[in-house]
Amino acid sequence: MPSVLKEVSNRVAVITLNRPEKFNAFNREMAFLFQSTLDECAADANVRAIYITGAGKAFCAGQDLTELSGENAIGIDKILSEHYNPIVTRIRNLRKPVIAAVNGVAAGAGANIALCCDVVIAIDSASFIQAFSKIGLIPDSGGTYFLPRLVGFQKASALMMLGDKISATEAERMGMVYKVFQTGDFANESIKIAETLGAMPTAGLALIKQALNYSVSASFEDQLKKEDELQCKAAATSDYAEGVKAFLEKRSAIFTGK
Ligand code: T3D
Repeated sequence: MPSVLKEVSNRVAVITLNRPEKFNAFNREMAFLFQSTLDECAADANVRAIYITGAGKAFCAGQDLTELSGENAIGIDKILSEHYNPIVTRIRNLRKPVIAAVNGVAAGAGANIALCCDVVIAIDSASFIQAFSKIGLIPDSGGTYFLPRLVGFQKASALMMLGDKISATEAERMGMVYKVFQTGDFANESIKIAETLGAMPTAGLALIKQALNYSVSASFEDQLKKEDELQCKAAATSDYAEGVKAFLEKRSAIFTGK
């Protein structure tokens, strides 16, 4: 079985990290396959939202630690520059909403890949671990960028240094997760959110994402200019015209993502 699966239905590409016996930890082959799968989703006009989840009990346990030693060991410089940095960069630059459906433990790079997604949803039994410090590493995959912005500097510092296991409920309370669903509801409710996003004015959603990306390092004045620029682009979409027309005609809008 491939280590990354993709299935498209109702405008949503479901990407499943698929090494369940290793808790979906990333080896080199899986990292490259995940990157190319994200590229396919970016290029496919039938895909308007991307839903990332894990096969089996875990979401993703980060780097496959068995790949770090032995004669085929991969250098740490390559692991970040060739595996994880291209993954999180792709997710942030993808002009479509990306949903992390965290179905179990998310550790190390697995946690931080989830946290860089646009919407993070978790099953009630999921957990998040900044596992890096436990093996003498620093958080990567954008974790030192996103986590302090999500939970605040102090909490991020403690989570990263202690490497505590945080329950889904606690992660939601801290602001790492949008919603937590009970086990019986998780699959349906999380895919429903992805399908809702996929049927929305997705060109506009991509512009929201660009505005948020820009906001993390912009001044207030520059951000207002960026909103002006992106709002002009949003107003030029046919989905905007359709949204207004449908409102005035008191009917549901039919959006095409254009
Ligand atoms: O050079 C670099 O590494 C740079 C890149 C860094 C990126 C990173 O992601 S570093 C962080 C790497 N990840 C970790 O340190 C997490 C390691 N795993 C764990 O701490 C625990 O497995 C979990 C907390 C994730 C889950 O615990 P538990 O008790 O529920 O399950 P388990 O029994 O530990 O794991 C289940 C199986 O998955 C087990 O296999 P086995 O013994 O049944 O055959 C375990 O070995 C395997 N597994 C889990 N995580 C990894 C893994 N195998 C390889 N690599 C893993 N990361």
